[in-house]
Amino acid sequence: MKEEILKHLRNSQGKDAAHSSVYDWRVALSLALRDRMVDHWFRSTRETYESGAKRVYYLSMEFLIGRLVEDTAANLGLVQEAKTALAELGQDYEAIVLNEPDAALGNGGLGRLAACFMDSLASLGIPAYGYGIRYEHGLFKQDFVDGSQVETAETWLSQRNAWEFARPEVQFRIGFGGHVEHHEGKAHWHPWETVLATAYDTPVIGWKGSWGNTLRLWSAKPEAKFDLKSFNRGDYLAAGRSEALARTISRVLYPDDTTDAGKELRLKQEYFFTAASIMDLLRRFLSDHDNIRELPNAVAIQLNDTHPAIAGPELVRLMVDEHDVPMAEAIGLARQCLGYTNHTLLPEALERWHIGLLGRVLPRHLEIIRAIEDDQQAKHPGSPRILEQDHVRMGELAFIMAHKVNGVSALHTDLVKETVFADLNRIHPKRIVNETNGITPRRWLHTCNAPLSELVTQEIGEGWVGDLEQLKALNQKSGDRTFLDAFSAAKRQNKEQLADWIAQSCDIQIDPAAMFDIQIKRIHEYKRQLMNILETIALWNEMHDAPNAEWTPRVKIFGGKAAPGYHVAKQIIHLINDVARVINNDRVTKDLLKVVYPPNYNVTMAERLIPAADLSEQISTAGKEASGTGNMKFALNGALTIGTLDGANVEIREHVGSENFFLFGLTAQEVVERRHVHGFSRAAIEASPRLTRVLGQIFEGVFSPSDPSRYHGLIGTLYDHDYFLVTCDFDSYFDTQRRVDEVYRNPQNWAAMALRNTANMGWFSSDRTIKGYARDIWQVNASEKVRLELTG
Ligand code: 475
Repeated sequence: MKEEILKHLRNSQGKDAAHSSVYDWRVALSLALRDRMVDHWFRSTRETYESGAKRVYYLSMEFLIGRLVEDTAANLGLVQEAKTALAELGQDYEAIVLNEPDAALGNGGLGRLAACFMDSLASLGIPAYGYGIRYEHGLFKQDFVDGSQVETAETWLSQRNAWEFARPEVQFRIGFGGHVEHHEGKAHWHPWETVLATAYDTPVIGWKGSWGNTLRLWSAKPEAKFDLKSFNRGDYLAAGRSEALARTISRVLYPDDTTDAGKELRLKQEYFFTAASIMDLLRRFLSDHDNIRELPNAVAIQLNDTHPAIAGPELVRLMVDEHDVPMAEAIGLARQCLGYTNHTLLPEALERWHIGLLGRVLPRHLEIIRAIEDDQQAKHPGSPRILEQDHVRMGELAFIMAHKVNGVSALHTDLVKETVFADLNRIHPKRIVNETNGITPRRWLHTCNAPLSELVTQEIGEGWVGDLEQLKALNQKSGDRTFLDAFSAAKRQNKEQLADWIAQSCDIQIDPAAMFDIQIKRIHEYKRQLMNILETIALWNEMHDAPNAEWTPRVKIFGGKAAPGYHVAKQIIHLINDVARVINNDRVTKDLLKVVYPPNYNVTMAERLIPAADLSEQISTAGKEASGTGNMKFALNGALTIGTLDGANVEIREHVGSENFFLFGLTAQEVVERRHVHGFSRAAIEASPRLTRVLGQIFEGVFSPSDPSRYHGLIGTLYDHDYFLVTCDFDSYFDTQRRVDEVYRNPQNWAAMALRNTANMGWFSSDRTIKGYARDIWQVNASEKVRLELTG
């Protein structure tokens, strides 16, 4: 390893050891690790090729992968070797790990799920490709200026990306606009502009290196030949067109989580990566098949939400226009290949494209969408329409073009059946299935939490990393004082590390003995960070009034970004920062309560915070959080959850036991009913002196003395349009928090409850989720050989 690192330092970085920076060392280490991936990778590709096994294609606008050094080294079993090699070279492994940029090619849950799935597909030995966009700028960097969020461009690609292999030879021409000619029953699309999609491959090696898949990300390049022709003709505008489009198309990730941007460039991004991926997989298929009708036996294509839903029409277009398959048959074949995952019921997230826009950007696809609509109406008269008024509804398109549609938790899947797709579900009663989300235990316990991971391995061996249900054996330890002490000591160690980091990065001193209460996720009204900060103020009031009463000291930690155009979410951020400033400066409560909000929450920060959490905040309005996956990461790392009956919280509570979970709040059904009660929020506020006081303080400017009216709008909304029922759940949330305080005061009991969480979270491994997709949707098998290696 030492030789390999030095070799890359010299030959790849062009540096000698004496003049190398931590960046050079990091790139050299990454390249040395990448070298070790290649054999596993080739072996897997060869095996798939020889066996002719069915391949899975996971199409996603987002892959929120984060840093890769530690995960790669861990999966290859090279952590110790790397550490030793670097130590002998006088370098610090930890410092090198910290040098890596966090690849934020995603917004939140949907993108991180795709990254966890890539790890599980490889760990299970399922032949698969992830397809996405190689954004030049990932999710924006967040700073706070006087407590307000300020965004700046993220620049992970301004340095060398050591993990990827550029594939300039893999190129597809992607067309936009123009017109369609029909003659002799054939359609010919003449695009008005084209760009080239070129591939960059990142190998993804599973646990123990048993299998390797590819994450193929597309980058847009101008079409040089075409340019020259136009240029020589004197058509300079046309010559520049491909260049201008190519410059923008893979430039930046849309920062809107669970909202549809509705922008033309977004549609172009979606078509760009989807078309390149479909062309690529067809090319691979046709290299060893000569009958396109065999396609469904060879490929399973999963659509991560509707963002790649144009895959249906694109596949049909290629079959009809280039392979002479009749339209109706092409639609049927495409459907057999496609699966669609729904990630949210929020109406603002459901993609709809104006017919005029779609017809202008993708004229042939609009014709095909009309043909799909006709086919559906002919077979199922009265079926919900894809084209409604002047819009194309991508949810309906994805549903109709998929043979399976899945929700991401049991509750969410029920709601999908009862609400957005109720009518389609009646027509196609077997199409909707549930695949409850999961998380990869490699990153979310094994690598991010060394103290707990080592303790668990000491106790039950290492098998749990590849087979998380083995954690169940820890249930026997919940009465063993020695083990519980060790379990608490691991948590304590993580909390001390986090306290050091917070002291250093936020200049706030926190006590590792206090309860660490953490809410990290995108800022959204439905996730109710607002309710959390209101409860924080109420608690502070009571502590300040009676500082000598029996209190459980707490540190409230927040993390998360708001979409740049989401005004209310940005106000909530401002309020949290304003409240933090006031509370953290109160001499009376200084040993009882602190509020911390480190800026720029990302995967790397999650890896620091989650292992140190005592309490996990999962407090969304019931019926709104499709699943949540952060909830799983916390519980796996031995935090207790305070949560509503929403998303996967329901299933987590069933697995860890209701006595080890702090439940509060209205149910999804009660939420719907309550909204019909006239004046429900005003009534809830008036019935709660505690909440009335808090809202009064904010309204008067206690937390914004320089601008007392800053939150008048926010407070007004709570009185009159409290759509997310913050006011209705407030008292039950506050009371439950006081129960949490009481339980925390008994450390032995708390530790036993926390252990029950860790021990019973095995089911939430994304390995289990992927096995579900493989069985219910893809009809592919995990390699038996790999399975034996994993669990052995
Ligand atoms: C859910 N993102 C979580 C997670 O299933 C769930 C939408 C439109 C444009 C850009 N991003 C989006 C989402 O819809 C999203 O992240 N949804 C989340 O998917 C994985 O655990 O409850 O909110």
